[in-house]
Amino acid sequence: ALQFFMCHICCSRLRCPPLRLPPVFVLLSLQDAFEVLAENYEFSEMEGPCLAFRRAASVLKSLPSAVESLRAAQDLPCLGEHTKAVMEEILRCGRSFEVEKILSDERFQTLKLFTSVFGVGPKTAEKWHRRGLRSFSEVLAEPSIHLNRMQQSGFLHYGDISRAVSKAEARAVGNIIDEAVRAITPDAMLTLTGGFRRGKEFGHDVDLIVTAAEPGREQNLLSEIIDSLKKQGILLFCEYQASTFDTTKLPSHRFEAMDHFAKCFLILRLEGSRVDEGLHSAEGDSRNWRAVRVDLVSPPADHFAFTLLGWTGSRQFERDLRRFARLERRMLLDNHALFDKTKKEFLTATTEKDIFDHLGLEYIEPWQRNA
Ligand code: DGT
Ligand code: MG
Repeated sequence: ALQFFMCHICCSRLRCPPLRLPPVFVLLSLQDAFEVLAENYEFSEMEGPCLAFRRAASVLKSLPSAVESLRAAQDLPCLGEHTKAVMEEILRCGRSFEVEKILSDERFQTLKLFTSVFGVGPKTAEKWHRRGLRSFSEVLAEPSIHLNRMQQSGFLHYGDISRAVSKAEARAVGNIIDEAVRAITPDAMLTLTGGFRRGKEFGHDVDLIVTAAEPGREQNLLSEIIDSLKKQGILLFCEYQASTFDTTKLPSHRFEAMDHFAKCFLILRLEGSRVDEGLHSAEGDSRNWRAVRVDLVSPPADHFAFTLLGWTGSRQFERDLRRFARLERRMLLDNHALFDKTKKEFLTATTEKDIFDHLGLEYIEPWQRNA
């Protein structure tokens, strides 16, 4: 969501909020317009229209070329009245007044700024906005605001973690964790997932799954990895969440529900990744390291395939796949399991292909899941 606009001033695809530059943006495409509308609805907690615009953006993404005429737009699926009206206006006039109004709206700009901090969600951002706060310096100077550990780290490393992570940096992070895992046990397995598994060149974080060869043996893995990273002096932040996974619980139909496997949200110090001074540096000096956001999840081996499918994303692909399972197959799918409501049983899977087979779908390669 950070990458919609080209900032005229710093020529960055990412935003440059630390500088509080005036909102001089060029809207890039219809897809961008839909994403702005979706995000605005998300800030107002209106899930229905938010998802409708996300789905419409996803439909446009799946097309071989950009929609440039009303004729081409006519036969597209999944577009509601509101979406069509915005599309028509942009195709006719080259702009959308509704989108422009949102982009110049102070509340939208402030919520976007605040939610770009690691650990700050729409509710907190809204709360700060309602208190009259409009900038990072105002938040940080406000004595009545208590930042939790995650938010403190989010502000501290803001410059680094709002800069995109490259594939090479993701690989380097993978190697560090892999070495730590191998020193703990030879039979554990580390898998790169998230956007990088879908072939993306850049991401906002590095998502990794670590699991042991046998169910149950993964239990202490994450804590031991965290200890190892701490000893190496490269752990800048860690929030560990122990497993609350219950094998008898039915898969959740809500995509937004976080999964229950043990996981940790980290910020790691990645050496050798040069920070050239520019507009995005928080520190203001030249360094030979950068901070990188890393998510690690650790499912038991017999649930690995579901976690791999769930964490590979994209979010829209996961939403659509769950919807398909529920509406077309009477099955419940989430990051933990697949449940057949007709047979009233859990279906097992050791590979992602097993899950697609259960759903009666051909295997979809990760690079085809960029919905
Ligand atoms: P990125 O990092 O911006 O390049 O994009 P992704 O696709 O790697 O997205 P990310 O890192 O936020 O999450 C990776 C995948 O993990 C995502 O596609 C779906 C899954 N996931 C992340 N957070 C949640 C969550 O809260 N609930 C569920 N069900 N799945 C999640
Ligand atoms: Mg990711």
